Amino acid sequence: MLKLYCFPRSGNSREVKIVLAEKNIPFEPIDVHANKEVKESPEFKKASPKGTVPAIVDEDTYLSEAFLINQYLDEKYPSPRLMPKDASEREVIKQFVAKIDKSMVLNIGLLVIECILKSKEQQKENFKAKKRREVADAMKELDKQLEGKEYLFGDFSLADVAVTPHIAALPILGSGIPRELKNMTAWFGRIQARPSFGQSIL
Ligand SMILES: N[C@@H](CCC(=O)N[C@@H](CS)C(=O)NCC(=O)O)C(=O)O
Repeated sequence: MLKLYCFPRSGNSREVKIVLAEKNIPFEPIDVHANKEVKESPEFKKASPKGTVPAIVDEDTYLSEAFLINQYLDEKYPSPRLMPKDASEREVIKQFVAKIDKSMVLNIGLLVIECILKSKEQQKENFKAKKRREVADAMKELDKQLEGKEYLFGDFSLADVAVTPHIAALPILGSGIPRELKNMTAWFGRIQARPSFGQSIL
């Protein structure tokens, strides 16, 4: 059975869990924080040379990085398809994910470190405000992109998966989707209504 190295509050791991749920792929979750020895194991190190989660072992395939894992899963288990058949359309989604990783996902990760992992005394309010502003700017762009669409690129795809778990973390970081962003609010409602969203909280 496919092994997923992860931990429960990891947004990047949740991206992979959503895809596993969408495709109904059985898997064994291995919590890397529950047991220190797991991170030192040769299998985990082979799957994730940088030591990050998510990472998978699927038969002979050892792989890390959420978006790379999800593209692999979409090719190996194509039902339902979560990337377009057309190579140019796939490329547009790959470039979108690279861009959103910098403008949004990275900033939300920095907010997690600042707001949750640091003590109150260590936290810098200016830094938090700056990161929240940058995330809000990225959300405005997404809202425009969603005009007239159900999902970011029409059909539900790995682009939606790459953003969703990080948006879901905003309320615990003193942020959220601004009310005036109606397209994004409706989109996130549709995402939450998909069974994979609930199933990906482990
Ligand atoms: N770009 C990577 C980022 C992976 C990442 O930063 N993962 C975090 C958890 S969300 C991690 O492994 N942190 C180290 C740790 O918590 O041990 C991806 O998309 O998978």
